[in-house]
Amino acid sequence: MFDTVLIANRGEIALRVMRACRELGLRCVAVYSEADRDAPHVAYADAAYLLGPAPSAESYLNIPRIIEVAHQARAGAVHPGYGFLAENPDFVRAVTEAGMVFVGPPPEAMERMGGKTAARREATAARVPLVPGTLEAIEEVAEVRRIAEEFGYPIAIKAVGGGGGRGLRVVRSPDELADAFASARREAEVAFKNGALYVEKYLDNPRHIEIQVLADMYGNVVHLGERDCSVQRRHQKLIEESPSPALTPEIRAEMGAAAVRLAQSVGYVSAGTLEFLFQDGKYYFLEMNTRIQVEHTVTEMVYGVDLVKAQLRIAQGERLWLRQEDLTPRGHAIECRINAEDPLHNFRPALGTITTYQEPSGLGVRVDSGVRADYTIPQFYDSLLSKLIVWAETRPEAIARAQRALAEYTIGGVITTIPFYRAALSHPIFSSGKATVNFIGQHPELVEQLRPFMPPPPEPGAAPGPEEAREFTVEVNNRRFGVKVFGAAPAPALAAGARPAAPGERRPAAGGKKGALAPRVDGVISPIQGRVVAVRAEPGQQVEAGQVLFIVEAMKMENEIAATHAGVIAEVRVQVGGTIEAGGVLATYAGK
Ligand code: MV4
Repeated sequence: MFDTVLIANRGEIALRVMRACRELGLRCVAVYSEADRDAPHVAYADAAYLLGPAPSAESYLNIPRIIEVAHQARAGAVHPGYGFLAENPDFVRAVTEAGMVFVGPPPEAMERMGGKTAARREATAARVPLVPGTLEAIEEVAEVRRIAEEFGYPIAIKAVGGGGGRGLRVVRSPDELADAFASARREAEVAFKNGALYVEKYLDNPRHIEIQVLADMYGNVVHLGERDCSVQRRHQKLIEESPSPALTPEIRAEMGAAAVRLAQSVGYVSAGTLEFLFQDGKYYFLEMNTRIQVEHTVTEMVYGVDLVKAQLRIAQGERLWLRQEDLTPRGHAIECRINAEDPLHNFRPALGTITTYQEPSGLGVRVDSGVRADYTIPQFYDSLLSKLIVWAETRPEAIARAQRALAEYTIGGVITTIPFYRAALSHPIFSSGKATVNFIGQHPELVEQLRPFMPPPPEPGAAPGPEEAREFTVEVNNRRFGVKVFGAAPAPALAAGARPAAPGERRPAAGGKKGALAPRVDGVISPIQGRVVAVRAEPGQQVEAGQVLFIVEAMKMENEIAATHAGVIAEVRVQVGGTIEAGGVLATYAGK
């Protein structure tokens, strides 16, 4: 039996897992990158270890280093959170071979549900309805053409290794087919190093509805109803709710039973989610997420079950204590993901330092946050700052409560998605419960409607001065300690002009080392590290300020990188599929 859990993650989910550990009397060990020395999850833990030296997402992906730290910290279990290594069967095996418990499913179950066509074959075997389509990869365009004739247009071409909408092409007529097939293949090869494609009938206006399951080690599986995650943008979920306004108790029971069958048939253990499309009263299995998800919170609120605590208890070998007949949703819960993104500019990531920070509270309000006041958002990770979750007896009351809480929420210094939610929750399509996956795309007026909710721009020079109380954090052999220093402060060592970055201000990588050494170039700089997924610049091209020239994908988020000023492009230094460092030069301008 384990008494110490290492949390191989950061941000709000690391805190969420640690809270569950505390309640179970388990010690929690945090890990962190150099960019995260100051992060709240590090301060909360019973012990914290630096993964470093890379100040990037790489740290949290370094399996040998995480295992090494887990040994040092005497961890008996590892919880992966979501993202990073959560669905990596090699990580599960590394944890198990180190003699520790992985808080999640066995690697074999992950693998059986990993490939899209494999998951479709498993669903077929478990008699779970699927979107009509192929169960194997398709090699030839002629074969796709034949299948399209059989199902009728439109069809969707999808990547076997796919996810997040990449490699997805919608084909509405035979003459688009050859081009779509070729471009889907190219994108899949780059994104997943697997060009295999398959075909489905395309549903034009579905909802995204997913079923939460919990399974123990002994083959017992229950479902905890659904989450409706239809409000998305570019395959990033924004609002999630439970129950779905579209489901009857009968369909919920039927979808739940289907999800339980499928989870059971692949030997699933722990918390998992089965994604479905739902249209015209019918449901179709899409894929399984073999992890705890960001939006697990809404299920917790309406089912009264702590899903992370459940994961930990299941990992300790406990038999499932929940009976399906006792699991009924009560009331309504809505989650809004508070991202550091500018909803007025295509939800582009916003960097900066959170100056003021005031969370809403009161009856039915929950905030799962990974930030605080005086916190500089590292540029290396996804843009999720916190999650606002509200619960109320009915859906209209939950919407009103969410509006009340959003109005109480103050985040100064960075642009967030809060104004977007204030507009979206009062939109008649959402409030009447009719939103589908096309909601945001089909309602561009939402962007206009959020303008009144945008916070005023900050006053210049309002940066805080040095504090009286001096608290330091030191690392001794990579172990973290908090130190308080009393008495008179020595002469200030801060260089003149040192101050937190202003909102929107782009600073070179933390530490300033790169910035100090790198020559200044007149170029298009990537503020983040990631993979280049689109290049829209070429040498000799005249570009305008604000024109999007590159798309860089980091942590599953696509980030548009625009020209900072007008000019002529001299050199394009990256190509699609390549990677770029934070502060790296994507293209240079021709000199004047
Ligand atoms: C579909 C679909 C319609 N028909 N498949 C997009 C990402 C991938 N996980 C599944 N996706 C879709 N697959 C068929 N046969 C529509 C989508 C889709 C979507 C799905 C869930 C949530 C948001 C979405 C936004 C656009 C398209």
